[in-house]
Amino acid sequence: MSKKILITGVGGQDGYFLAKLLLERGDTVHGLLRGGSEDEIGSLKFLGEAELARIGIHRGDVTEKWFVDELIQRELFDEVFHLAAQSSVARSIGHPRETIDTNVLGLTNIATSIRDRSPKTKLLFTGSSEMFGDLTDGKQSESAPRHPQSPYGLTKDFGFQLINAYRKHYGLWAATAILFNHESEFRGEQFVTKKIIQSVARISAGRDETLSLGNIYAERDWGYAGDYMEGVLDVMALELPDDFVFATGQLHSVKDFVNLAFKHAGIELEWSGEGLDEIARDPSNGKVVVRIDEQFYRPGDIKGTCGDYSKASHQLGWKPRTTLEETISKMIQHEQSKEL
Ligand code: GDR
Repeated sequence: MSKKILITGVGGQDGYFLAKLLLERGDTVHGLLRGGSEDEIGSLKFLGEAELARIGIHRGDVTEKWFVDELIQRELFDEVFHLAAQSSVARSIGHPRETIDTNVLGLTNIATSIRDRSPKTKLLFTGSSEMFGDLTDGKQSESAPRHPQSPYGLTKDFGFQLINAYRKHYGLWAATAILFNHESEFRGEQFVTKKIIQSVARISAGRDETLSLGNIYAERDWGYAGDYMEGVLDVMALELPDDFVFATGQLHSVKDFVNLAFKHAGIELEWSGEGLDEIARDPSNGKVVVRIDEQFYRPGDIKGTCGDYSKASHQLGWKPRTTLEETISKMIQHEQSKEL
């Protein structure tokens, strides 16, 4: 049976994939976008015209309780996917208040409106591996110790706990999908993978450019956003709510990602130097194409995260399908099509 669904933060990378999957399933999709003019629709612009026409767009801010109350009470959605967030860890360090407003108040408003005005609505919150902080012992599963290190991570830990409390104390169908890093052609430019890919596309198109990065020895578990949104749908389909990690279980450094991305464009980088003086050259012309810039280092950066998705695998039959090389290939192709 067709469901009535709300995706908050529908203009982001994940909103694109989720909206597409739900439309394919025949659901009635509503999307919430924050303010902006009518043509500001973020990643939704990559949907086909017919698909876009089927999404009911609402404009408003999740931090406004009256707005959220009114929307939830009027529409009585079957399911709400709460994606809206200030999602940059780096930005959260400089702008903790904005991050807390959007992520903490936003989720609290949505969950409380559902509890008080539409208690049959299912609520899925997109959590983050940032709530775990650094890897301590083995890979991080749902029960791994949580030691968030950034304001962003703290808000995601808050969200995880709020969802648990509302489930336990008010009987709400509320679940958290704990997402490790997930990338795609629709990734925002503030994230390191997109920054690297954009630079590779420009350099391979013959532009004179050097990519400046912060800590290239930070390690992440990078998956493909489309795969993770399939998992998120599997969680929402459960009769009883529960929390699940979505990850690949593979650890790569930022430097590995840089090497793979340049290799995909036919450039085998040559590295030399150390610390802030480390550089990479394109051996075909000797040009420096990567350098280190202190301004991109983060205080309290997480050295490494790596997820254990065995619960999702056993209980949902989910596993990541796209390799890191395939993700990089999709991202580069998308960038190159813009360069033409
Ligand atoms: P992250 O993603 O903080 O893991 O959060 P990001 O891509 O911003 O950083 C990954 C790692 O790369 C290092 N790094 C740089 N990062 C950026 N942005 N720019 C640089 O120039 C740069 N140089 C090195 C960072 O220090 C870091 O170690 C992402 C987001 O999608 C969150 O919303 C999500 O919850 C988590 O992943 C899981």
